[in-house]
Formats: sequence, C-alpha cells, structure tokens
Amino acid sequence: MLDIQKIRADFPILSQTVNGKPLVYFDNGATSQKPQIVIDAIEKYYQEINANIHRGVHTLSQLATDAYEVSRGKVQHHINAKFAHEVLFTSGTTFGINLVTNGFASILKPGDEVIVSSLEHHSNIVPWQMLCERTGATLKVIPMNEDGELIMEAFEALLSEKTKVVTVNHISNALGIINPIKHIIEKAHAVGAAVLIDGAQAVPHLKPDVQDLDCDFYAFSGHKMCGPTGTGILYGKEEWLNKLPPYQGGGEMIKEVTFEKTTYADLPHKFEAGTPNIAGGIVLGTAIDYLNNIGFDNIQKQEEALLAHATKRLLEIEGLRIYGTGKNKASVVSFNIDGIHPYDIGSIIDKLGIAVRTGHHCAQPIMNFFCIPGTIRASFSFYNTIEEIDAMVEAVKKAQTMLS
Ligand code: 7TS
Repeated sequence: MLDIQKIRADFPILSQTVNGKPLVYFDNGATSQKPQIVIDAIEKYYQEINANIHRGVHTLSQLATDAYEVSRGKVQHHINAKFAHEVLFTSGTTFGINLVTNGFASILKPGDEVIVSSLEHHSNIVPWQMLCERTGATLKVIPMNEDGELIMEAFEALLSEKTKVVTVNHISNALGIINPIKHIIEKAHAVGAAVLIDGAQAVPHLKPDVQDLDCDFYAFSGHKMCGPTGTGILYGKEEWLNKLPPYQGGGEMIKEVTFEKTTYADLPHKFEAGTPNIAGGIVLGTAIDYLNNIGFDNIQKQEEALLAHATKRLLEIEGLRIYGTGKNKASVVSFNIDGIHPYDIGSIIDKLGIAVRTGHHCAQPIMNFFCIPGTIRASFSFYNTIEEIDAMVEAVKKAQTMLS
C-alpha cells in the first residue's frame, strides 16, 4: 500500500488551511495539485536553460530543445504511441479536440455523420457542433441509461457508412463512468469511422495504451495529471496527422515560405506553430515520471478504496442521491440532497475547508437528462485520505441540517 502521508508531503498546498480549516481538496477533476518536484522543475527550467527551441544553434537553445524532445519521448512511451511524432504538444484537451475538428472541416461533406456521446464535456460537444455547422454534417448522440452508462445497442444502431467520426470520453468528468472505449473503437472502425477519445479524466487514473486501444486520436490535459496548467497532448495516428491540414499557421510549422506558396514541416512540427509552452512541455515529462514512480497500480488501489468509502458513507445521508451508479467507475462521486441546491452545500462545506465542484461541470446535457441544475462533485486523487472523506461527510451533514 502507498504511504499516503509521505506522498502528501510532496504536495505543499495540501498542508494549507482554508477558512481556518485544513484543506480537503476534492476538486481533482478540475485540476490536480502539483508535487514539489514539478514546481521545482519549472523554476529550474527558467533558472538554467530558458531559451527558444528548435531554432538556435546556441547551447541554451539546444539544451531546451533536447529537454522538450525528451519530454515528448516520455509521453510517447507513457501512452505507447508508435512514433514520437504522433505526440503533439497542445495547451490542453480543448485545444487538441479543436485541432482535430478544424482538420475534419476539409474532409466532411453534407450528409456525413459525427457521433458523440451523451456523457461528453462541452469541450467534446461544441467543437463537433461547430464542425457540423461548417460542413453540413449531422451530429448524432449515443444515449445513456439511468446509471449513466452509454447504451451500446443504441450506439451500434447509429453506426452506418455515413458515420465519419465517433468521439467519446474515456471517463466522464461529471459522473466518473468509465466508458467501454475499446469496444466503441472496434465498432466505429468496422464502418470506417475515425475515433477521437477525450482522455482528460482518464490520464490522472490510468495509463492509456493508444496502440492497444487502436484509437485514431487521444486528447488530454497535463494539468489534471500533476503537470503545469497550459499543457496538453494530442496523440494522432501518423496517417491521420499526415491527412489533416495544419491548425495554425506561423513560425516553425513550415518547410518553405514564399508569397506564392508555403510548404509545411513534417510531423509533429506541422501542428506546433509558434513558440510553445516550453517550460510546461518539459515539466509535463517530470509529472509523468512522478506518477509512474508512484505506479498506476498503486494509484488505482488507493482511489478504489476512496471511491468505495465515499459511496458507502455518503449513502448514509438521508435524501442523498448519487448520479453515475454504473459499475465501471473512476474515483468521482456526483450527488445531490433532496430539496437542496448543490451550490448551497458547496458554499457551506467550503467554509469548512472542503473544496468540491458544484454545478453542471460543463456537461449540461447530463444534467438535463437527470432534470437537475447540477450536482456536488467530489473527485479524488491518490493523495486523498479516508479521513478527508469522513470530514466531507460530516460537513455535508452539517450543511444539510443548516439548510433543511
Ligand atoms: N474533457 C473532459 C472530459 C474534461 O473533464 C475537461 C475538463 C475537458 C475536456 C477540458 O479540459 P481543458 O484542460 O482543456 O480545460 N474538465 C473539467 C472539470 O471536470 N472541471 O473543471 C474542468
């Protein structure tokens, strides 16, 4: 088992008090906290090797470029991509998805279909809607059941030769449901559709294997996996990245520029215009090393224990309903209490030092499905403890008493 106290000591923010109470940070789905090793690595970059990359012959530029490319290699191995050039640095999941939808604008035709799921974050709905508006393609939606699970028979019924893209999240941010993505990818490929997986909520909990999954694109954010904000990755299969046009034009993404015509650089540079978040990209590699040193088996064991304890303790509260009761779940509990607005509970427990997210979690269609304005979401990380969950349960009970 993990020595949680030792791990917690890696995260300086966790020893803070908020509103005079020890911080209980259960908003990991929004962003994770950062270990000291990540904070130090950012400082070290600016103190020792700060320079622009891929352009200088001078020593610092080469050091920075090497560190950036080493980090790309770490990500490649972490997600088991076949080639390093299939790993694009982005500013986050949102950017990665928009890069792909922008590319598909030159591929989709009126009458083509794009399938999204009813469990998506707005980041994986709106860009596809915009794409459909641009191209005349039609958006189809995989429905879900009362447990928050996607209905696979309905998905299969939506598939046809018109389906050009299927996109679904690996893990739902609002409910924590883990989707059967391998099955979805297989079925989508059987009709010749490309598949984008939104891995934003998966990468903090597990190590995706993009070759085993056989997905065409896998997008995620660095800041949810102990890395800096403003970092992310878009994995794309080489053949797809070669097929898609660049997203942004600018420096570093070209081979040759004249006023008559520009030719584009090879992968990955074709998709990395301008000066990137160099420090962030390098330090994302540090965060990945940190997580791998802890070990994803250990992370999962700890998070399973937290989820089981939180589910059991919360259900002791009268009138409390958990949303997302499917079997396959990550360490996220979304709930409401009869007759009380989620925001009111969130505000009161914040006064008691407990940070959860309340609201629609950028997943309004899920809230509409359950006919609720939002939920209280506690999302756990491996550095959280059973005692913190008990503190949250007591705080929620107190809030319930105050508000009833
Ligand atoms: N996709 C999913 C499944 C997400 O959970 C999020 C962010 C995004 C995409 C967008 O990621 P970004 O890094 O580009 O912003 N989710 C949340 C959340 O659940 N609470 O705050 C942000």
